[in-house]
Amino acid sequence: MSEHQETPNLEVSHSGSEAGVATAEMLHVDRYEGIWMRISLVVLVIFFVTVLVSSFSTGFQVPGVYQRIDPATIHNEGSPFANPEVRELAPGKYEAYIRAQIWSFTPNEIRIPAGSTVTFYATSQDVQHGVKIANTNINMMILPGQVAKITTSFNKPGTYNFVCHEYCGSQHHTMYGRIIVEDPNALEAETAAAGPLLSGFVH
Ligand SMILES: [Cu+2]
Repeated sequence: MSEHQETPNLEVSHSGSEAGVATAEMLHVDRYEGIWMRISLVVLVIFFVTVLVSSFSTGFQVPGVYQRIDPATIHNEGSPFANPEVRELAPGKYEAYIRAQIWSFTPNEIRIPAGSTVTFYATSQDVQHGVKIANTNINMMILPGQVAKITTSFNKPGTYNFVCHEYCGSQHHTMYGRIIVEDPNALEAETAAAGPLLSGFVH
């Protein structure tokens, strides 16, 4: 009786482990399942490469807290946010200070020549704001008490509008400005075209 009981038990466990080995050796994956698994892997690789490329070649960066600032002191003399503006540090290299307040940006218009690299410093004097500059990689939060810093290059002439993208009160939609990237060649061409015209008047 006991022999009789043992035998089937052994058989079951034996055949069970055999089946386990067989499954591991010949794992059956449906053809379409296999195709989709490969597609998923390819998509993951594409995403990974995209992140790498955007990080190292297109200037992708995460805006961080450059420094802390007391919002009560930003209008003090000597504060770069008292009269924020764009300054040329070297040919083609600029820094731009932007102060956000309800409900405007100061300055709300910045002019730079094409090919410039601009480092933006921005802070808020009251509540939470944000700035998104169209057609650039700039999209940052502007928080009272913090200075956000981000750098970008403007190679293509044109007008780059920017808006506040954090709801900051009833007139939030009026918070916008623009960056005008001037084409140095067009300016030169205009001056050249104006030259003969002027001399024509003189003659
Ligand atoms: Cu705002």
